[in-house]
Amino acid sequence: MATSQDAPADVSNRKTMTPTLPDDIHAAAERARVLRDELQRHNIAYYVHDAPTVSDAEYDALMNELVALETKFPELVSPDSPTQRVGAAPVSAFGSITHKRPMLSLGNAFSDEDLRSFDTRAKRALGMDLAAPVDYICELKMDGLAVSLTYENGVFTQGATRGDGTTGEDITQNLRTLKSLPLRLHGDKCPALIEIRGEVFLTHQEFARINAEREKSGEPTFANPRNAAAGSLRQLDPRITAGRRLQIYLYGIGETQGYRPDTQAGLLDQYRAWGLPTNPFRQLCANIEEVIAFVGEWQDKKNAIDYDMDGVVVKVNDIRLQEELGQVARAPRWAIAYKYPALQVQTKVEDIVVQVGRTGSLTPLAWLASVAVGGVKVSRATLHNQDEIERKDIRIGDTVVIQRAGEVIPEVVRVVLEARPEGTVPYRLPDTCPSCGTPVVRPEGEAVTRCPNVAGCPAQLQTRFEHFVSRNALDIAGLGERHIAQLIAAGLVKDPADLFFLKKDDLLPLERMGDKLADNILNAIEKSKKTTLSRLIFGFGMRHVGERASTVLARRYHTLEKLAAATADELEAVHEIGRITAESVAAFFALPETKTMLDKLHRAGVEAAGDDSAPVSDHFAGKTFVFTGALTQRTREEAEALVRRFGGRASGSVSKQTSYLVAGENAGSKLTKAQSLNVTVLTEDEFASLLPDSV
Ligand code: 9MJ
Repeated sequence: MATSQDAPADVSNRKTMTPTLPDDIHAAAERARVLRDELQRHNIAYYVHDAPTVSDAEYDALMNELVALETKFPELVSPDSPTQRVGAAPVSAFGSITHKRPMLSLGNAFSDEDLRSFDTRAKRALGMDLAAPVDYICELKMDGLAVSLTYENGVFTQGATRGDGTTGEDITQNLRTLKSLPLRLHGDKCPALIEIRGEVFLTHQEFARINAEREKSGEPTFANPRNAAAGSLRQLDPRITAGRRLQIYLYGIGETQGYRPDTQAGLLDQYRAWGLPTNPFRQLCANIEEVIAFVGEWQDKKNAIDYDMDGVVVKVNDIRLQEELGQVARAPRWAIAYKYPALQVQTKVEDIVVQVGRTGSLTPLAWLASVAVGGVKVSRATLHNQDEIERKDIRIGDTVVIQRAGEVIPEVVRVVLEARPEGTVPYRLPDTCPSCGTPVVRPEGEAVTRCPNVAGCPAQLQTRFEHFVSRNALDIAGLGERHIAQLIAAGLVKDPADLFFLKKDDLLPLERMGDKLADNILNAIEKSKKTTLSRLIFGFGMRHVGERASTVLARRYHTLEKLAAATADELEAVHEIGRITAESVAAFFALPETKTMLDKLHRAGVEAAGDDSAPVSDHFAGKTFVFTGALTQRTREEAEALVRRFGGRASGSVSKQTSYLVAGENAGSKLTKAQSLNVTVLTEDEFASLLPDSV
């Protein structure tokens, strides 16, 4: 289920093969109800119970059928339909929402003693015998963003950030895009109203994916998963949020009408029953010593989970006792957050070095005296930008505290001012590009400083070439960083298209070049002329255009000429392409240098006409085909390529997941198996009739 469910949820444009749709609205309404119910059950099995009940293909087929029904009968579309996750228009600012009950913050505990004192305080407040035990529940403390969700009569109606605890921002449309969040609570025991609190966070894997993509498209990277989650959730365009695989776990309750839990454990069980994801790692403890044991256990275990947790939240389990305990200031007296110490060490900033990226961004890096942080050797830390440096006043020669949270690149937490040597000066990014000497610019309101010498800056050219030849772009193996630097320095290449005119005599004089390597590189260059359009687009390294956007653009435009002719408005109308990306693409193709490069690519015979690896439509989405026997109209490979081209899957073996078996002459065991599994068997002609008219 991972692939299809992780894909952006807007499926409204899908053209699909669906079973015959009912003609009358009553039958359609009933079918839509059944489909929504089934989709929700599969979603809960996947996200809440971690036990998928269907394949991607089956899930997609159900979703496609629902989309088709809602397209035919638009009056059946309801806001809680699973087809309606993405689709809201971007907003210019978030509205504000006042929480019906304030969102509390938690007091902290840093030691076993702090936990025992919390236990004692609670018992005193309850007038209990200090030797009597209290039931606690331990929950992992996710390091994300607290949110509040409102469900009215089971339907998700509003979502807000915590804000100052009283008033938060209205991020309803962004929260709707979270695949694991039910738009309607499961079952029929839904309260008239409930505010449900939880934490939105990103896994390390997704954090790394987002940052890698941003790096490739020349955008500044996020410092840690928490910032990335915050940045993703506070997007004005919900389509961007939809592209980030945000996770959510629910753990708390605010205002409620028509439901009252007895215990915190019971609340979490009820949440699961409603189809709300909860963290599976929780434990009921019969006394504070068991809590302390749980906290100790997770000291090591916390490094093995794929998201940041910075502690354990300890809560009195009995809700009546919670109510009796109440709150002081903004923190409940019935809960406390045990915080693990962050892995922090001190080291010295030996130098600050500025890197110039592919799109000209200047990124300051601290070169540190090498130290081990939590077993990992660290000698560099990113300082992000000038504002960050000023905020922390980081200077060359300073002793700094650095910290590594989870898998993240270390960050400088603060300067140890007492250890600052005499004569240090505040650090300022240079006024001119360290590579080409051009005065740098910093646009109003942006944190990034850039070298504007797009065409001539050697550092930009270098990284742009490295990107162009990289594996996911043109994949020209053998041409290393040093070779590129020499080719640029010798003036042999000015833009990536010049690579296609290199001769062996140009390569042979380079350092670290031999006869064989030169041949291999020339072969790789020749081979890369038959690249796919998406790789070529990606290879250009336009700002904000990563692999995903490149694929989307290639599927939409099919040729470079058509893409180059598109206006920013047309580009923005492409599903998944936002305004910023559209403007970046249009600006790139409007540059005279780009026109020169495109001419050269054309003369060199670079053909990037289409992407056979990338589907051009979703015509066969959710369908799996198996071909068997002797085909007469096209080879098996061609038939399979057609299926993939139109969004379907081609498989070599028949199973329950197979949608169609296409049987040629002398079909053997696959036909028998298909018949026994009730898989639809098609002749070659019947298969041909399913293909879109354009074939
Ligand atoms: C987190 N961050 O995981 C609470 N939290 O309860 C859990 N936060 C909380 N509970 C009351 N698991 C206020 C905050």
